[in-house]
Amino acid sequence: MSSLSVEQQARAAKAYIIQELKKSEDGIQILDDKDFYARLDLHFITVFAIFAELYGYRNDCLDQLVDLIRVCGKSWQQRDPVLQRIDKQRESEPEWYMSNHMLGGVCYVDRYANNLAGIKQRIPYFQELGLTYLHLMPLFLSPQPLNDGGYAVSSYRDIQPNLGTIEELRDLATELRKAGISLVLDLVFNHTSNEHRWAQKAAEGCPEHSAMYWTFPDRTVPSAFEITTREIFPDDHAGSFIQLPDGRFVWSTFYHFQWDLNYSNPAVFRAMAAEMLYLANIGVDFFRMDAVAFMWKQMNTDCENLPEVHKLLRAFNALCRIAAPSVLFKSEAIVHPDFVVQYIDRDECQLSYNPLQMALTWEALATRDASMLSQAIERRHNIARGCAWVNYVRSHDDIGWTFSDEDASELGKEGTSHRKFLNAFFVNRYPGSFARGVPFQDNPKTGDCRISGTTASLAGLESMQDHAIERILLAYSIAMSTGGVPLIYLGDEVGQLNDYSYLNDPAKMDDSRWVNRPYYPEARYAERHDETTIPGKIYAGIKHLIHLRKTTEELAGGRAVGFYTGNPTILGYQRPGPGSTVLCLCNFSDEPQWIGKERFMAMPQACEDLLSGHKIDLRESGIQLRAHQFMWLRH
Ligand code: OTU
Repeated sequence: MSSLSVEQQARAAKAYIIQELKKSEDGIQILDDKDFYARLDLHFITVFAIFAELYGYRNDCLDQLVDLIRVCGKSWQQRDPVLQRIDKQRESEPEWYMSNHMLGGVCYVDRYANNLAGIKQRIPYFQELGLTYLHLMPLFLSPQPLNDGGYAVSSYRDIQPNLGTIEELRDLATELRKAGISLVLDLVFNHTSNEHRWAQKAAEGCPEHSAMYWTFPDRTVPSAFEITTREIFPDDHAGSFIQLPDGRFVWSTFYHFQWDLNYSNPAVFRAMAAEMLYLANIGVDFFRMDAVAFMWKQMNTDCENLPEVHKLLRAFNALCRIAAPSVLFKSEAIVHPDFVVQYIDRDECQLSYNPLQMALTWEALATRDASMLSQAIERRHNIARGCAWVNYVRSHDDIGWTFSDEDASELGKEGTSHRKFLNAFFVNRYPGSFARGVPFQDNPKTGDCRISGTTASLAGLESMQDHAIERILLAYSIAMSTGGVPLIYLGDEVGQLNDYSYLNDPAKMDDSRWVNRPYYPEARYAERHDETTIPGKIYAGIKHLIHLRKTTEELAGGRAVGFYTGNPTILGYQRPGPGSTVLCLCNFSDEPQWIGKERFMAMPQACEDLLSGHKIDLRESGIQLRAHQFMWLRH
């Protein structure tokens, strides 16, 4: 007998599922929905192929698949007609998030506005700023007081009581949508908190729930895994496992109260799919896929970025195409750039953080040398069609120096010593440093260290050094002009400084990232319209960038082309538009810098600097940029 192709197998499996669904009233209803059925037809093969590959060794594989499709069908039926209309609408404009009107903001609900009601009251401000995308940091039920800033989730269907209710979240999603703002929430896929119902049952010894996590009776297997895994939060515990009171061990990559889910068990996949679709129906537009790199474990590997992770993400993505088609994924893989790009695909994560550009922007500010950033834009910027970078200056997390050592060595920089220099520079242990950062997870065993701090404090505003405002604006000018979705950590636009009060809170003092998660800076916001103040100067500068971005067609999409300035302190890149191109130049030096006219001979005579509105003839005299000046030149 000849072998059956995946298509044939999928067709047969689908016939079986349909037959099973027809046995119940709700199953018949699901199959009656023409739209759903059409999308199931289109995407079932993806789900089937991956499911069979990952779980085919089990004899309940097909029945798990029946349940999964039933969950999808029910979820679609419960989806608000308003959301279903958006699903339809975005089908006809699939690259809507590539527009130059897109602008992201991110904040903690409690720290920025007390609660969900407070966030709703800030919508007019979000509109003033021009946001079209709002990422609310994790707001789900979590252990108190230790919860890793909400990344230890105890229930994906309940909001932390002091923040509000699920109904308020649903209402907020609607209000944001009316204001033209998409809602972004985290999908903390890799782990749950130890207080999640599944974890508690597992701790009680229930075999079914124990199998949802990586639990082991003794240290034999954990120790074998730890030969090749990396310590992620060494300040909290050594290795990748923690011990339970009953003596067993459970995988815990991050904090000891965050237990890694076991995706080699199809029940976990199915359970998390249901949680994802539940949240999608609240009105989430983008899921931020947290810590995706760690989702699959395999003995004798580092258990990061394994091929199975991509299969899982693709299967989850296909489920969204079937049951919540307008929902998109943003990958949070803060890893080596060779791996970051592997998550970016129309069928996997349509958006991704751009940690390389973020880190190298700071690297260039410290070294006053744009070579590494320039190389990254030239070599690593252009990604799969229809996919977008989320370009940011800093996040709620630390800054890790995730550049490629090979790339660095081409420019004469040795990775380990360069990282050492950067760490010293950003925690003000280097002569002449302007930065006031704080070390995070400083690991003397490996020499690994990362940097916490707000944009303003890292750029020199806290140490009251010259050029701090210029550095902040220079960094944001890059995020605003390199395409995709620029993301502002809210508070940065008024120059918010480090907050050291975390040192007085026992639940926070051991995690320096809290230094860059300050409370809403009331006084600074009050000064934002007064350009004689520091917050006012920064706000005006950022607003100007936003205005220009939204009115400059060339800045839509994501494609960038390098531009060799011949001066290592000046970064150059071009954003080609339909009829004209914008050439961006950024001077990282503390002194004026020059680009000779020979670099511009291939350009037309007249150029307009969009920032100043001045016409410039680059071929006549070349160009001089002031310290930290940037230009967006249309030609
Ligand atoms: C993410 O970050 C979140 O952004 C953090 O706030 C969480 O603590 C963590 O996951 C656990 O949920 O190690 O220091 O990509 O760099 O996922 C940040 C790999 C982190 C990690 C990243 C993780």
